[in-house]
Amino acid sequence: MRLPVRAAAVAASAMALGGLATPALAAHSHASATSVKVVAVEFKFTLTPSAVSTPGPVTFTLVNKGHVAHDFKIAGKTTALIQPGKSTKLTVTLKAGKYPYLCTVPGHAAAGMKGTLTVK
Ligand SMILES: [Cu+2]
Repeated sequence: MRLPVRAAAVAASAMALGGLATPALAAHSHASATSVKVVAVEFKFTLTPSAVSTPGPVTFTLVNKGHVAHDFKIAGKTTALIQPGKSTKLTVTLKAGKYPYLCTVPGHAAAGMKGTLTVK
């Protein structure tokens, strides 16, 4: 008898807390990182999705499908230089706006490994 009552009280207070916490959580629910896959080849990047719809943390997964090493730089951060067939991740926090990105290997951006990511 006592246990169910206590369980109900705990559940009720948990619900009350949940009710209070929900608006704050909802406001930040999009803080869970957006994922963008970045495929690198010679000499271009393909981003999927090609734009980000929610400001906040964005985790870029760089996949090198080319034949030479590449990296990916955006918003002042750069991934490790990765070899063909390898991948790496980079998380940056982005506000709404436009963010140029590029490969920092000399000559690669000029050859086409660059673009602009829009965060709406
Ligand atoms: Cu490159």
